[in-house]
Amino acid sequence: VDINHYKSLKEELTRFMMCYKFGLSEINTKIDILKQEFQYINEYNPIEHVRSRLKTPESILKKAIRKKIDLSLTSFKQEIKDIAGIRITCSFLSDIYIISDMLNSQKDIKLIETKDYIKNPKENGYKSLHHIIEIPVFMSDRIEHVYVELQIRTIAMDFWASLEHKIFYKYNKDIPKRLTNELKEAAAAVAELDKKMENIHIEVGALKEQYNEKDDISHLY
Ligand code: 0O2
Repeated sequence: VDINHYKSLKEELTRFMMCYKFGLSEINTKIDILKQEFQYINEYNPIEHVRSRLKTPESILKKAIRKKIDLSLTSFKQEIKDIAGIRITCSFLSDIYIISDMLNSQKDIKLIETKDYIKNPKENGYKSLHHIIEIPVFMSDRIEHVYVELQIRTIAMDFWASLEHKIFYKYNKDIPKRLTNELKEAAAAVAELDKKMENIHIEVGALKEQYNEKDDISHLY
């Protein structure tokens, strides 16, 4: 890559990145509204935490080179769909799909692609629900549509993924077989825990409803 071309491209990229930053703000606001409203209606908070990140210009360029993508902003915009990323961590498995449906039913969000690694976990045990969505960003003189990668998972899945990610990079993508097996076992334990927590959550929900009904009746006397 020609060094001058690389430098000017890097500058252009910094401006280009602004749209993605605004896109992330929009989605973060949407998530915050859902969270507050859900808390108000259901008396519990389905979202444990939300993290968003923008790819750095360097990592966009690296990915473009690695994937043999044309080094132009138009190509980056079309081909690199994880420039903006948001990760939502939920308490319970069912919350993942509730949050996902709530976001995807919003009119300005267009669902481009889904990878459900919960229904179809990866070979290494990785689980998470991934969506690529497209949203409009209203700039001063134009509307830009940007892609955002959305990852939704439980706390337990997130715990597993962050450890696996660390190990993956520590061993430079070549994890020893013993650790691979242990990670798979840990992934099975994660699935078991998520199932157990979901069942308890359902039971508590049913109990809460019973109490509420009793309360309602007692008001009549
Ligand atoms: P980072 O540093 O988190 O951004 P792509 O190569 O992105 O065009 P891909 O890989 O088919 O397309 O997309 P996919 O499968 O939806 O995965 C994208 C992101 O999911 C990854 O981004 C990770 O964040 C996460 N992910 C996917 N597989 C695994 C896994 O096996 N373990 C862990 N810990 N995370 C995973 P990046 O860009 O790889 O990394």
